Amino acid sequence: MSRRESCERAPKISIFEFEPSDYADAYAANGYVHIPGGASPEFMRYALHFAKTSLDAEADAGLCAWQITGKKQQFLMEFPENSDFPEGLHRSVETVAGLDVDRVTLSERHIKIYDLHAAASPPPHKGRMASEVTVGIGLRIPEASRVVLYPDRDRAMNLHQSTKEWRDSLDEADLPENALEGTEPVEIDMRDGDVVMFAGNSICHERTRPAGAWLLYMKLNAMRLDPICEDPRTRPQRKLSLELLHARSDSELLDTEIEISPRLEKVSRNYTRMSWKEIVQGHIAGEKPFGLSETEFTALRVLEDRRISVRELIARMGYPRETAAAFAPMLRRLIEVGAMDLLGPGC
Ligand SMILES: O=C(O)CCC(=O)C(=O)O
Repeated sequence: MSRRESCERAPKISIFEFEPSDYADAYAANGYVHIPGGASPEFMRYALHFAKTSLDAEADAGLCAWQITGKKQQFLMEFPENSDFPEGLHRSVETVAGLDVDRVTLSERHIKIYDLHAAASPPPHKGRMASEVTVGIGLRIPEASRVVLYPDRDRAMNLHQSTKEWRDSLDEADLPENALEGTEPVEIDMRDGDVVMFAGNSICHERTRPAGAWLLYMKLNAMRLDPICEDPRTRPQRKLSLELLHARSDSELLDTEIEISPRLEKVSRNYTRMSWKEIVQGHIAGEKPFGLSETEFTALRVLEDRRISVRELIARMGYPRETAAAFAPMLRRLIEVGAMDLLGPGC
C-alpha cells in the first residue's frame, strides 16, 4: 500500500474536540475563551511526539537555532497528513472569533518550549498585527504556570510587525509593565490538552512562571496577513503568481485577478536628512526592501484588501480603461518584487 493510500485509509485526526459555536458569545463579549480539554487526545499524542522529536533533533545537532534569548525555543509545527488541518482549525477559529471565512490566514504555527530559567513574571505584551486571534494548546504545563490577560485595558490593535516594534513605539509610561501596574489580570489555568483563544494583537498577555512549559500556538487573522510565510498556501500562491507572470501576455495579465501579497509587511516613507528627499520602500521579511514610485504605491493603496483584475485596479486608480495596457510593465514589476500576487483558478 502506498503512503498516500495508507494516509487516505487512516482515520482522520481532528485537532479540536469541542463545538465552536458554544464559545462564540463568550469570545465576542470578552475577547478570550478557555476550552478545557479542547484538543483531541489523538492530536495531543501527535503534537507531543512532534515537539519531543524536534527538541531531540536540535540537541543532537548541537543547535539552538531559533531561540528567543533566555526565554524559549520555537519550532515550526508540521501537522499530520491525515489530520483536519487546515480546514478544522479554520472552521473552529472562524466560528469562535467570528472571522470572515474567505480571508482567514494562518500567520504562525509554533511549538514553544520555555527555557528552564525563563523569568517568572515577564512584562505583558501584544502580538504582531497578524496575530488577530491567538490559539494556544497546552502540551506540558507546569503546575504553577498561568496565562494572564488584560482584556479590560487598552485594546488598541498593535499595528506593528513585532512586539519589539510595538514596545519601541511607546513612551516609558505607556509600556505595559508601567501602564498595567495595579491592574488585576484574568488568570487562565490552562492545563495539558486545554485550548485558549484570545485577541492576541490587542489584549496584553503573558505566561507567568513559564519555565519548562510546552505549548503549541497558532495565530490567525482575517486580514490576509502572513508576514513570516507560515500559511501553507502562501508559498504555492507566490510560485503560481510568478509562473502566471511569465506565461501570460500583457492582455491576458490585465484579465487576471491580483491581491496584495500576504507577505508584504509594510511600506515605509523616509525623508533624507539633506534635501528631505522622499524614499518609499516596500518590505518583505527576509528580503531586501524594494523602491516604490508614487504611482506604484497608489496601486497598493487602491488595491487595499480587494481581489480584482489588473484591468479593474487600473480603472479604480482613475485611468481610462483604454490606457490599461500602458500600465502592464508597472504591474509586472510589482508582482515580480513580491508586493502583489497574481491569483490563479482556485486561489
Ligand atoms: O505561553 C503562552 O501561553 C503565551 C504565549 C504568548 O504570549 C504568545 O504566543 O504571544
